Amino acid sequence: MKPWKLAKRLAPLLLLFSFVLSGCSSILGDDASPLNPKGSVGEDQLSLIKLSLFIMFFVLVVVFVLYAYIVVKFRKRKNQTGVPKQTEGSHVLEIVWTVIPLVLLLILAVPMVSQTFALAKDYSETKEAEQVKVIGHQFWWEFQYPEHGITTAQDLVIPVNTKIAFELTSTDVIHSFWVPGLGGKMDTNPGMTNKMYLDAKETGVYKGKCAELCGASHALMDFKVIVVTEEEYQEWVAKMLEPTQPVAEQDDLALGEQIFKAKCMSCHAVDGTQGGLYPNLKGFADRELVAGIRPNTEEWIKKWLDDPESVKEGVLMPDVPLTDEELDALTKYLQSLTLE
Ligand code: HEC
Ligand SMILES: [Cu+2]
Repeated sequence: MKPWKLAKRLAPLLLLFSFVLSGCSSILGDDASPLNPKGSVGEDQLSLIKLSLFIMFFVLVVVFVLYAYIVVKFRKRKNQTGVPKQTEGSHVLEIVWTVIPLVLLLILAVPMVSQTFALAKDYSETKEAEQVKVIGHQFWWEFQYPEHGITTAQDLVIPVNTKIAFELTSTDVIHSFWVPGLGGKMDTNPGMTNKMYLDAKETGVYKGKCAELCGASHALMDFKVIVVTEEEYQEWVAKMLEPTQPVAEQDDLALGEQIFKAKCMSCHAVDGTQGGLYPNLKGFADRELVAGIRPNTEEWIKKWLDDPESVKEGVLMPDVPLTDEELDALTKYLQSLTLE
């Protein structure tokens, strides 16, 4: 095949790849990504990526230049006949092509190994660090703050510029906790506790993902990391600690609360101090998304309560039978669960 023909055939493929790859950042939903990290762990990891890319690129260029030079210089000339002069064994060459890769590997290995140990640093006993327990569930995330005695779901709230020491585990299968914009990732294994740390250098909202195939709705197992200032964080903790007040009897939320107590309370707590096997709904109305994936609007709350399976396949929330009136009342009640 003529070279230009080959190029013409490869061009659409390259174009396709560039579209697919540029999709990686937009899927994540925020402009932070492993290539644009907002935390020290992500930055360290990016510097390793750059170093290894640089070395690989260097090798690539040297090999290609030598290759081109040799192909041209030793090409078959006009009138040339017979076998060209053969060279066998060259101590100089052998030493050169052993020593150069060795040096390159050392340049790569020293920062890699030291970073591997640095990133495994355990902050679980450090006083300045915040302790957070991450529990993966099919298909949602639970976050416990043992120092404050609070539990939440789907939204991980953390203070900016603070090391967060995570202890990670799972109640069912293996999940993987990943916040691409901050760094990571780490598996959550049932019956085991893994540790990792992260920090965020800028306030904002970062997208989190489950990065280990864990069942039908693995791809929908999203969460958010909400990075706030230290004061906002303390305020949030205080609000989470406040007991959720029961609704007054004559209030128009009373019916919703009553249905909630009868049909949902067996699984869901509305007090931030209660743990449990199911998402804690304290402050649910402040969450941007329902079940971590859909806009937190009346429409989606109703869809979720009416038929959770239609929103998330294989979901472990049952389809609780509800009349239209009950659905309305429950939705109103859920929308009243703010931290104000
Ligand atoms: C058997 C336990 C169980 C019962 C009963 C139950 N749920 Fe759930 N609920 C779950 C599970 C599990 C999830 C997490 C689903 C997921 O995202 O994968 C969930 C998620 C939710 C969420 C989304 C939370 C968030 O932060 O996005 C809401 C809202 C909710 N349930 C409301 C209700 C209401 C209202 C009822 C009563 C009609 C109810 N649930 C009954 C188990 C239950
Ligand atoms: Cu998962």
